[in-house]
Amino acid sequence: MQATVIQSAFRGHQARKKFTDRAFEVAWQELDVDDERQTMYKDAACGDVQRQLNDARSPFAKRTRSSPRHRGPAPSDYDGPHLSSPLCMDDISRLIQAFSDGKRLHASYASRIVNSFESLCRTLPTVVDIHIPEDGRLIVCGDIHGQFFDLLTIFRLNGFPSETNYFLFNGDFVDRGPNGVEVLMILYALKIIYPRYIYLNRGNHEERRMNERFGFEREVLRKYDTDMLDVIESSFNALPLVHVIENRIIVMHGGLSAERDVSLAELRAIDRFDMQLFYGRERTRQQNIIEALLWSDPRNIEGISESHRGAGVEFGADITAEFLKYNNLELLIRSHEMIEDGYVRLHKDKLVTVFSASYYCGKNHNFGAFVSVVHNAGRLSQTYHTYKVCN
Ligand SMILES: [Mn+2]
Repeated sequence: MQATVIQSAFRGHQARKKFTDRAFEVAWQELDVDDERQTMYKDAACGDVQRQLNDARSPFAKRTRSSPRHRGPAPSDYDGPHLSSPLCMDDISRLIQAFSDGKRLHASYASRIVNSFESLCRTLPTVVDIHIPEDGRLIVCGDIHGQFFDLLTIFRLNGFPSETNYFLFNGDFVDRGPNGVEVLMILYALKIIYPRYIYLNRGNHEERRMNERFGFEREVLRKYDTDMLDVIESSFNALPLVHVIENRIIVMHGGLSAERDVSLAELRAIDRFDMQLFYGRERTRQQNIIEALLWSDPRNIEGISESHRGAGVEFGADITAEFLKYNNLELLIRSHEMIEDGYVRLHKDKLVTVFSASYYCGKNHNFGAFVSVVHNAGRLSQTYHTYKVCN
């Protein structure tokens, strides 16, 4: 039934697409990496005032805003999907069908999904261990950036999460693309239904400063209101930063830092709810490590070089090899960069970049990709898959 839902969603989508293509292209053509840099430099330049504003708005600082108001039930003229309690896979089908038809999920349902997700997420450690059952697999996906039909394509090609079909989405679910809200609702609802079969890492775009600039804030305010924005931003702060697969593969959104001898134990000890680690002024070792997890990029260099992004660093093959050896790991999987072929292996095959938003921003011609990690006879093996879909 779920396959049928996705097929019919695609048919309706293709028919509508030609009318929206041009509008989409115009809307996103000004956005590129330069904007990320401007955002980070602006924040650094504005100093304490800007940071205090950010801190005041952080749900982990003393709240200066009132709590989100109570949301009443959907009114009788509401034509969007109704959800059951507790959530089940039929709700996922309803959401996919409704979102494909351009319908909106009522705020009472949306906030319920986000709040449940955050409660669940807060119980997770900063570094989450995943153990894939024998003969099972884990699909690792990169940036989605609000491209709903790339997300649907991933499920169309792999099926939904199950006891032998795990998923890890490696950050940057929102911003730039038009459907960050819809992408989040599907991912969060799946996590609530199957907490052991789907995992989510935080990306550098799961953050208020980025969302102010790259479209997600405008999207949420257009579809909902500032209360919903607060609820969603709060959920971002609860996302884990790193996943480790079978003690062998480490997955983060960005990459490594200039700090040496970083152990998994040190990463596990990070208190990700301490917002000073994200906004604080002094450059501590822990801050550099966290910033790198969200922002850094691998390059064909030796050692460390300054990043053009204004945050994180560029790191070479020797840094990757040293980190993996120090922690007895085999492979590093990360995302964060658009790749023409959807994925690329670097650093003597010790590192993979995977990116899952095809035709990125409607103006690139890149593939989307995912990595399938199969657990068989006690061994892990990776296969790489690519696709293209217009949003
Ligand atoms: Mn990113």
